[in-house]
Formats: sequence, structure tokens, C-alpha cells
Amino acid sequence: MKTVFITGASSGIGYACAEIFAKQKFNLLLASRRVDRLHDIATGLQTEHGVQIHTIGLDVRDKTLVQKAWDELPDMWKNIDVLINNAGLSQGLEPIQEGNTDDWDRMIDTNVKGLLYITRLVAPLMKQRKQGHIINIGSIAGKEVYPNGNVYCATKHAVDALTKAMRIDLLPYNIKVTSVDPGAVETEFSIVRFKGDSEKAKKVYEGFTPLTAEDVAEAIWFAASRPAHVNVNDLLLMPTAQASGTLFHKQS
Ligand code: NDP
Ligand code: 8X3
Repeated sequence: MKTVFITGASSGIGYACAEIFAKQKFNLLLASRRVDRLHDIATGLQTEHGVQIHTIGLDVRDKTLVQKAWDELPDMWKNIDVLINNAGLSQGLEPIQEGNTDDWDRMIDTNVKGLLYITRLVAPLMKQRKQGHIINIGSIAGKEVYPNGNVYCATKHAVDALTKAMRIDLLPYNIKVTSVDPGAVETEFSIVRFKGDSEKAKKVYEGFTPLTAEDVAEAIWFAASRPAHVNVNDLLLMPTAQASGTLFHKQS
């Protein structure tokens, strides 16, 4: 049985990935800060699909804790076939001159440094086993920059650069590296961006049909399930009603 490691599995795209990979009979290693949610998810998926599931309460920003969690992980869980670097967030939507520097730290530490800390631990074992697949969740925000998106867009551009860099560095070791880059997906993303303001978050998705977390998980599964000789480098996935980071065809 293969193992997938999903960061940010407590909601949205990460949770949808947990469901789809469980259905495909992968064992699941699930991480996020809200460990209670992970336990509920694990119980549900274990009952439904009979796969093995291990949960880790983890803040990917904390390098020391990430290392400790890895050191304490039973060996069988370290043989990861697919790593989905999904944990991420946006905080605030202000012009650069008004930005909150704590928000900037949170985004850079989670979306860039967290992804690096996790990859640094998983990639050496993939190299040793001469197999593996790293799937980084980028964004349309990693392909273009939109008003007030400044630091979030910068972090997703960094993910785009790191995906390309990983593909080069890991080339000799039969390790696939993919970026999956969605446009607007209705998850907890906007609630987090607007710091709990659900009304403001809901407005983002009014007047058009956004992607669902399941749509994105299906694209991720497509990349993960190609034959051994095929790598999906980059998969940009948009709602039909979205043409760019900010251009939507909305019905009033
Ligand atoms: P959600 O807010 O629903 O999920 C985000 C997940 O990341 C949660 O499970 C959260 O878990 C986890 N997470 C956040 N910070 C940390 C941390 N410091 N350590 C560990 N886990 C963390 O949003 P999405 O599912 O939409 O987001 C998933 C990814 O998709 C992100 O990288 C996001 O940037 C990207 N994306 C989202 C789009 C969208 O429109 N929704 C579009 C393009 C890309 P917990 O809070 O329990 O730690
Ligand atoms: C999330 C999508 O358009 O808010 O990455 O940047 S967007």
C-alpha cells in the first residue's frame, strides 16, 4: 500500500485530497494545527475506506517542532510515496503601504518556509528509495499579481520557483515534482484571509460558480495517478467564470 502525506488536511483542499486518496486505498499521513479535526477526519475515513491513518498536530512554521514530529514518526510512515505540500493561507488584502507585517510573516512562514521545512525532511528518503512525487499547491496568484495581493502573490510565486527548482535538483532520483495552481476555490481560505469575517468571505464567491475543494483534489489525483514515465509539471485550474486573478464573469 502506498502512503500520501498531506499538510493542511484539516479543511478545504487538503481534506478533499485525504478523501480521494483514501478512496484509492492510500495510507494517509495527515498534518495540520487543528488536531481534533484531524482525529475526526481520520475516524471517518478509516471506517469508510479501511486504510491506515496517522495524524500529526503540527504548525509547519515551527522548524523545531516539524523536526521533532518527524523524529518521532514511526519508520513505516516515513516511506512517503506522495507528498502534498498544501498547508497555506492568505492574511489580509491591503496595498503594500498599509500591509500588516505580522500578516506578511504568517504568509511567508507558512506558504514558503513551512513548505521548505517539510520538503527538506521528506525528499532525502524519496531520494534513497529512488521514487516519490512532490505536489506543491501553488495558485493563480503564483502566475500573476493582482491589486493588494502583494505578499500572498509573492509567496505563491516563490512556490512556483521552488517547484521548478525541486524538479531540477531531484531529477536524478526518479522523483516527480508537480505544481497544482487553482483559481478561486470556495473553502475556508477567504474566511482566514478576512480573519473570520464570513460575510465578507461569502461575497468573494457570489455571482459565479467557484471551484470546489473536490475539483482541485481530482486534479491532484490526476497528476498523482499518471504512469511512471509521465510527470505533470504544472496544472492551472480555474472556474469557467474566472479568466485571471481578478477578472470574473459574475451574474448579478
Ligand atoms: P483552507 O483554509 O480551507 O485550508 C488550509 C489548510 O492549511 C488548513 O487545513 C489549515 O489547517 C492548514 N494550515 C494553515 N496554516 C498552517 C500551519 N501553520 N501549519 C499547518 N497547517 C496549516 O484553505 P484551502 O484548502 O483553500 O487552502 C489550501 C491551499 O490551497 C493553500 O496553500 C492555499 O494557498 C491554496 N490555494 C487556495 C485557493 C482558494 O481559492 N481557496 C486557490 C489557490 C490556492 P489548520 O488551521 O488546522 O492548521
Ligand atoms: C487563492 C486564490 O485568487 O485569492 O490562491 O489568489 S486568489
